[in-house]
Amino acid sequence: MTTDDQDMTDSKLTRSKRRWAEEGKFLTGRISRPEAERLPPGQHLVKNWPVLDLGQQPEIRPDSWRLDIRGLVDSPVTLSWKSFLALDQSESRSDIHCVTTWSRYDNDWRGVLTRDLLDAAPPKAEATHVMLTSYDGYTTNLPLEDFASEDAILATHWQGEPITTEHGGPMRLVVPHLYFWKSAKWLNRIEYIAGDKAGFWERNGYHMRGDPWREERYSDD
Ligand SMILES: Nc1nc2c(c(=O)[nH]1)N[C@H]1C(S)=C(S)[C@@H](COP(=O)(O)O)O[C@H]1N2
Ligand SMILES: [Mo]
Repeated sequence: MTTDDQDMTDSKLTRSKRRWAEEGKFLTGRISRPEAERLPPGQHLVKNWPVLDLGQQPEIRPDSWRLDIRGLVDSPVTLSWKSFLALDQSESRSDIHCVTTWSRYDNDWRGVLTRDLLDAAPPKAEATHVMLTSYDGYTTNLPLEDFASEDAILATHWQGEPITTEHGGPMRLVVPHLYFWKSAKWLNRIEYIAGDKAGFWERNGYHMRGDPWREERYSDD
């Protein structure tokens, strides 16, 4: 240490600052991230909400709608629309990040948190992943941990209105911390599985996990 450093470290202000750092002084406990960090790398912001799917938009009437919970579960469950709505209903605000590079902030979802569904039909201990199947034949896979994240929601409403058919109504999944292709529209079946298995886009060059912050867009990146 030079004499200058010595003077600096020993100055009254420096000592107070070091003490503040130790005590965490001025920390509000609030998280404020600059805009630049809210937008994952390679993404741009849009105000509208684009529609993306395989081209088939199934119309499912509430009385014929079903959600099957299968695979590694103690007792398989089939929920009707009425029994789905009888589960706890929650709200969750989140950002959308699509692999085609658009992001949309502040989407207000309402529906059943995946955590509440997992409580209602708990997977067996061996389950590590989920395979999702939708009414249009779409499939996508997720680690159980991502499916169970605290803001993941089986959504029936967006900005206070029922989700339209083109966006996956009457019910779609939203897993906001992964690219939007993991958020299955028109969800019909949740299968708990042991080990990972590729869904539709994952077999067609997309990443098995799809974390936008790590730019996990394509396989073998
Ligand atoms: N059932 C189903 N879910 C799907 C898809 C699909 O083709 N079928 N496409 C995925 C993709 S690639 C994206 S980007 C989002 C688009 O959702 P949106 O049309 O509501 O924006 O849905 C995802 N979920
Ligand atoms: Mo997508």
